[in-house]
Amino acid sequence: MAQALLNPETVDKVSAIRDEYVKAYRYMLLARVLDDKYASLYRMGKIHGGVFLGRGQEALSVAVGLALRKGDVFAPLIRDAAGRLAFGETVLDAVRTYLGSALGPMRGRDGNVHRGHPQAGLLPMISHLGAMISVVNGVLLAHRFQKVGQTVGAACIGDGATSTGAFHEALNQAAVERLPLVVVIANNQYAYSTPTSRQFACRSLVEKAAGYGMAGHEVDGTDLGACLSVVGHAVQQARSGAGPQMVVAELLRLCGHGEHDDAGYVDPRLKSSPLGRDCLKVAEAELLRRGWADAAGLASWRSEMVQLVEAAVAQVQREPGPDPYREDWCALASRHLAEGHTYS
Ligand SMILES: Cc1ncc(C[n+]2csc(CCOP(=O)(O)OP(=O)(O)O)c2C)c(N)n1
Ligand SMILES: [Mg+2]
Repeated sequence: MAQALLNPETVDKVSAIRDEYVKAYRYMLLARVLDDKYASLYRMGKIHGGVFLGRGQEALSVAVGLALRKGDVFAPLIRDAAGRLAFGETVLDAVRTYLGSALGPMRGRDGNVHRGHPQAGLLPMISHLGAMISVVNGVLLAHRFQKVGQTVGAACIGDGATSTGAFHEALNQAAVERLPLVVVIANNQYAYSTPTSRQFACRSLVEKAAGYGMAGHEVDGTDLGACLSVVGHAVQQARSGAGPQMVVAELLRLCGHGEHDDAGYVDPRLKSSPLGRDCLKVAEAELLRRGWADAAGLASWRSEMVQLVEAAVAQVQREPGPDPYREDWCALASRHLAEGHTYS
């Protein structure tokens, strides 16, 4: 073992794993700090509309964002702040959308989570309940027709979405067409207040993969290392032509459906079970255990993220909202906007 550790290739591999883990943790931390800031702005009445957080789902989400690369397509959902950041979304884009800045990607016309950059492969979400999977299929089919090879599309979805017709149709199509789709299901045990026992009757959602004729993978969504490895493998499989992949992660939503919901219906037994572990704390313990960070390092990363988020919020709070007299109200998908129109 000691000899194996001295092998330069092994050392390189260990450093690559450490670098990836640290990078992922830092995005998770940034997402958590950002989510906490939205929650406090919401309570101060500074955000109009809903606030939807991804507490407890950062490990899974970041693994998706990091497994993708330039040219890929990503359809994140309401709990994917970490994945969005890892895929390249800026904190400014996120804050501008939540605060309705005209300088944001949706120009202040669409709130909270309905934001994206289609040109960069980041799809603005339509709905949480399965609508985005077939949009990703469409992009992947377009890539095929245009002979753009080696791209992967990832669609994140919740357990509740697996009960919808949109989910079924999209997965069936992806399997029949052998699309390089990775559908990532965050089984956070509730669809709003509906527990999984009222949503599906199979043992695990991963059993559904076989029915569609696609590969299925299960992962502990509270374990960052496991998420990086399982999601990374699924993306690699899709990229290498193995057809669509389903990843099912088990975890618990550590917040309400939105900030308007106190989640009083969540079973306390789930909270104290392994599913109720906070993936951020689990990752911190792992960083310390492996000697990849110490307490002072963790604290300084946190203050770095807090400063980043506070600076973005302070900047965006000084920006204008949309001006109804100058706004042309044309669809954001219109050609000149898709090609990078700026509000002037
Ligand atoms: C067709 C449709 N029905 C209902 C809703 C309202 N709605 C939004 S999210 C949600 C629950 C989603 O649960 P799940 O898929 O488990 O995702 P989670 O919120 O747990 O991440 C509901 C009922 C909707 N957006 N669209
Ligand atoms: Mg759910």
